[in-house]
Amino acid sequence: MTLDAILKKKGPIRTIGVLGMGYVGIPAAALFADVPQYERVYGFQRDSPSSGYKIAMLNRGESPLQGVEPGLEELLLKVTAAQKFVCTSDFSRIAELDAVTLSIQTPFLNKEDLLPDFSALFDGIKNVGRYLQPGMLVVLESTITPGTTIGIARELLEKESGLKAGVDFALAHAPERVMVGRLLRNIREHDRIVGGIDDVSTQRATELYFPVLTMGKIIPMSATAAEVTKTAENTFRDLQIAAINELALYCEAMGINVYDVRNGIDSLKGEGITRAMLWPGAGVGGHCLTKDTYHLERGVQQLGNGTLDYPANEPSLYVLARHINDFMPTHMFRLTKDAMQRAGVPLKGAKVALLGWAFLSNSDDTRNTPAEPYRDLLVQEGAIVSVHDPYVADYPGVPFVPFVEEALQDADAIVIFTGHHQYHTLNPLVLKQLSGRKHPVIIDGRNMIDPDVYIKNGFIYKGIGRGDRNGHTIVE
Ligand code: SAJ
Repeated sequence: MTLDAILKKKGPIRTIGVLGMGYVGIPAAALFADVPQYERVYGFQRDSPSSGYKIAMLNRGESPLQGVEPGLEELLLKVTAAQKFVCTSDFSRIAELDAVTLSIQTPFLNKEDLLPDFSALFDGIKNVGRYLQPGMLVVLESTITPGTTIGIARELLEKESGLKAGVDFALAHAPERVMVGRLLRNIREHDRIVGGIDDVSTQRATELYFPVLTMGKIIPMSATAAEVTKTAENTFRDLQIAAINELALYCEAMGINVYDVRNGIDSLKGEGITRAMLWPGAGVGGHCLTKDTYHLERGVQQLGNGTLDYPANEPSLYVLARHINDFMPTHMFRLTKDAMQRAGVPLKGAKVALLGWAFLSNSDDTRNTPAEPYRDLLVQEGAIVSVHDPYVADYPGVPFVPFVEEALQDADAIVIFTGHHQYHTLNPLVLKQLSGRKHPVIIDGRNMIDPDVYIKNGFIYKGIGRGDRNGHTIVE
């Protein structure tokens, strides 16, 4: 019997399992459970010391996620009260289900070799394989290296179950595109890429996701194309940021204002000749853009197996973009060092107020924050770095001050690293008075202040891309 015939005999999807009760799996499970024709959704969570607590919380309809997620708590309460969603550590329940999705994160093992840690995801896949039945659909939602679904994932599932993908069960990749603070909205409203290992799998996965979408539509393709889509969409964003970061460095060297140039180029907007002009800054953090380029690179190396035709001895444009973005904290350090030399203050023993630790403005997310390599460079030079962030209270090995005034008190240099709203309202006179210096240094990493106001008040200013101001005369 063909897979198509098996699925037709089994009938429409009614019961679903979601592995990985994290910021992707929880909203996904809640939204599946809210679909009338889906009878039961199990959220599978290992009862481990670190995250086993989530099981009881979720079964009370409470969300274990940090931060505000509009609508999530209400939805969880609704679907748990209706007994449509149950969280469990009993993975054997998988055997009863029609479809299972896996949203298990794949962080880097370590920053040096940029290799992803697939161990948790592979454990999840093996768990599914152990209980896999003919006619089931398995969908990987985690961001994975292109080639994983048709490769190791399929192999693990077939080995554990003795079944054959595309013959006995359907297998697909449907990458998540959630963003913290908009989890439910993104799943409902973004178009959903759905990539099966074959057409029957793509069709079955389309059936699974279609009822959840409100504004979004399904975009079907192959599993590998889906993996490349997800990694490339973030690679392209990182590339666009690197392009404007490089232009900012050029403008500094040429003594012009990158924002004038950006506005000029952006004026082409609309006529179908738009340029994707993003914003230069102190660096790129987070766990999407800092790693998805390397997933894509590994994918083409593994899947391309030597057939890639590319300019000889030229590095990947995408990896070069990563290196440019990862250079920005170093550039911020050099701007700081140059300004301190102008102020006649040695970095060693100098007090630096580092404003902003989160990798994203108005967020408490500190994953791969570019502020960390910047601070490390200062500490290596013997500077005393006082870190403030309105949204972040702690970070391993980094002391924070609760009030910005404390960071600013007696500061030789003030460095705006993250574009939090609060830093838009900094007052130069207050900053000068708190710093107590005749010529305090101010470094603007996110285009948050008007240089002229600070220069007029005796500050020594440096800003990313501000070649027109970075060599200003010091006002006595
Ligand atoms: N950044 C810049 N200049 C910019 C935009 C961002 O320097 O013009 C920096 C930010 O400061 C931050 C980093 O890049 O350090 C990443 O910023 P981000 O806005 O891309 O935020 P992320 O990492 O949360 O990206 C997520 C991704 N969404 C998903 O993976 C589903 C990304 O694909 C989205 O484009 C992005 O959110 C978004 O648009 O909000």
